Amino acid sequence: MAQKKPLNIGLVGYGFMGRTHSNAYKQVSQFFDLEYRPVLKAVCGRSEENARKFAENWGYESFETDWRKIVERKDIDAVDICTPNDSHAEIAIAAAKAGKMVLCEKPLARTLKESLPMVEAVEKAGVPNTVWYNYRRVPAVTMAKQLIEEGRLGKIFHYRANFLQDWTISADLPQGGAGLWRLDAAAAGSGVTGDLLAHCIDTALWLNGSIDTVTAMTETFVKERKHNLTGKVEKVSIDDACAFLCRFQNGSLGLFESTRYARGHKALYTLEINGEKASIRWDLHDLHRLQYFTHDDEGKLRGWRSIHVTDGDQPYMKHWWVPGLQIGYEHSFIHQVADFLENLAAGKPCSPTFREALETQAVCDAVLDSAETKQWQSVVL
Ligand code: SOE
Repeated sequence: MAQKKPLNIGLVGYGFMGRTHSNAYKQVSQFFDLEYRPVLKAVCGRSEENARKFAENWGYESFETDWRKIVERKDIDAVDICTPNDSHAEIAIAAAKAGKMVLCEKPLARTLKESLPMVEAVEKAGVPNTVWYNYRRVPAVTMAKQLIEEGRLGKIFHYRANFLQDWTISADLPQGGAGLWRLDAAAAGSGVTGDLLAHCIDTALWLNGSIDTVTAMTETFVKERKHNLTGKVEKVSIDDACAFLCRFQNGSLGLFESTRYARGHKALYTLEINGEKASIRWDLHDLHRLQYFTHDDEGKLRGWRSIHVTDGDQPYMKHWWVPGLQIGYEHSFIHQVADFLENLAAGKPCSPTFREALETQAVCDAVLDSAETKQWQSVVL
């Protein structure tokens, strides 16, 4: 391939997601032969010391302490937003207006209403955009999509997903500020619904199509926590746990559950789909395996197959090691960058685009509305 075109990245936010994205930009060109090559041009964070350290550690050429500088800089092509959810909209809209490509960490924003102007901004500016729903790009999950598209499951009856954690059980854990903004509704928008179920919903919409109606319940187990920014004990307004039932447009029934109070579970995302001809099951703690049961196997040999998704004819795997050697969580982000760059070169959108990610926001809003009203809610885009 001819000389690769540089794509200058300006990363805003340097927390956990800033690291996963930076790692992805650094590694992608080593493993994928693409027309574009990401260049770590600048990272931005409010603390000068932390921004400098992050830049040095990850190899960013420069750092800023005000995201507006990143948006204004002529040497930045793409703005990547890894800040808490309450700043996604402002940064994305400004970046699009400045003609930058925009990559935004999930969820797109705190609510559907807040997300709409972001979609308008990127579409009006005509800039490439994507939302980092990384689990779609775990090879076993991508393979689930292939199996469904090949018709191997037949008509789908059930879709089931869980995302279980246990890190907020202690009532002594404060809310707000760096690291703990996910517990602060003002910054996060919601609790497990926007943070964890958003992943499950994105994957479900992608694998099983649109959701029509939902009925949900939420709970906030710890009602008050000290707020790191005010120093005062304040009401907790996020949902600590959420469970919902839904009907998909294809006639299947959905059952979703997420909590940060499932003692013993750190990040257990599981999904299972039951179809007329076959079922599939996936588990983030065993992420390179896809469990598959097909009715064609009826007879003495029927049983669940545990497919080790590590071979060159399975999604993404030809770019990695040799058959049988697995990859991990960080690779889903590398795949997202690879797909973004490949689509960019081909002049195509990279899913989920901001517009596509609106549907996840609409489902999250309907879930939270249903929990509040104790009524079934339609998903309204
Ligand atoms: C929360 O703990 C969290 O880090 C989410 O914010 C991520 O999106 C999820 O992938 C893992 O858990």
